[in-house]
Amino acid sequence: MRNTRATVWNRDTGILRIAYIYASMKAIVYRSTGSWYNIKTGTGKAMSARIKGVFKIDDITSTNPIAVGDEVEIDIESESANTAMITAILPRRNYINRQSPAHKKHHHIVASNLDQSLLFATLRDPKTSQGFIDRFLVTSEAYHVPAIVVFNKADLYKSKELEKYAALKDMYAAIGYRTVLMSMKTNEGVAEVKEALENKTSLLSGHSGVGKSSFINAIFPELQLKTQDVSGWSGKGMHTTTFAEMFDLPLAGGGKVIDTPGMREFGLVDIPRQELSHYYPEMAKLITECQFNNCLHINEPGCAVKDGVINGTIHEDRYVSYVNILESIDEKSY
Ligand SMILES: Nc1nc2c(ncn2[C@@H]2O[C@H](COP(=O)(O)OP(=O)(O)OP(=O)(O)O)[C@@H](O)[C@H]2O)c(=O)[nH]1
Ligand SMILES: [Mg+2]
Ligand SMILES: [Zn+2]
Repeated sequence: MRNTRATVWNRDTGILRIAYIYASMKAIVYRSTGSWYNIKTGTGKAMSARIKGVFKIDDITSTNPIAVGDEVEIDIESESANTAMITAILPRRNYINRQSPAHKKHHHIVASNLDQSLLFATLRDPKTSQGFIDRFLVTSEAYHVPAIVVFNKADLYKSKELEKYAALKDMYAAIGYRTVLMSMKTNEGVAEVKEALENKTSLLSGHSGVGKSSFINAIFPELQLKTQDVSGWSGKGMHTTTFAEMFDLPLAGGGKVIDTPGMREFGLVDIPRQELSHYYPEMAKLITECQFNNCLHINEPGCAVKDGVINGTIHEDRYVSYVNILESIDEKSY
């Protein structure tokens, strides 16, 4: 830490003077572009910041040492240029991380210090699979971030997709997950999702082209974030948003929302096979009743989870996604 020069006004004498004050301040990271971070100080001042030297955070090998949502300590570098040095990162309350698409062994912290995450899914243009949704929900459970699934582009749904939505809604409601049907074209569901954001820090994620940035633009018309071409979904997955960015919500109760670049896959991090069922809330309730305490709920006798699938307390599609995820977890890495 270093001291910095500041202008101080003495109330008693009315004299302005130059003083050296202890400069370490707290700030929140709003955007990360790699080497530079956009931060906002406690007084709401926006600045650009860099990391001072190399510092290791917790014991995570992440491809991004500092993530959007992080609370950091800074030293002012230049008042005139509005730049600062990040000297420390404060402990994260929680975070969402995923496998780095480039290096399977590395983690990428999507965002930290979240109150909730909204997964944007679409049943058309593009199609979001239940497997993708469940992987996201498993991570949200593992990192203690409440999740809501928003099914966007409802205006494009024909009876086939509407039936699919109704089935998914029932399946998720039974396990305690809220779903919302939304359309940026008709405004259906927009007010409901907006209300869910008030006074919270919310992460928006999902595939490219599901309408994350369009939704933020609808609630802050002045922002005009870049969205995909008006021709809509081209089938190519254009990845219009390239960096995660947080925005202060213009709502009476405040709140923040984080837009993220779309992702193709959601690779799980740090979840041993043995623990996977703990993150399926409907299974977690039953696992103490399994005959073997290391039951993976596949072939073991006396398995309460398999009994649950047979008697209908566990939805078959959720069990199928469990088995698929289980198979994708590399046993050797644990
Ligand atoms: N029909 C329809 N189109 C929508 C809706 N919401 C968004 N779109 C269109 O879908 C396209 C993609 O929207 P974006 O907001 O750029 O999607 P994104 O999730 O931010 O995508 P990335 O930034 O690539 O991750 C745009 O052309 C939007 O106009 C909707 O409710 N209905
Ligand atoms: Mg976007
Ligand atoms: Zn079992």
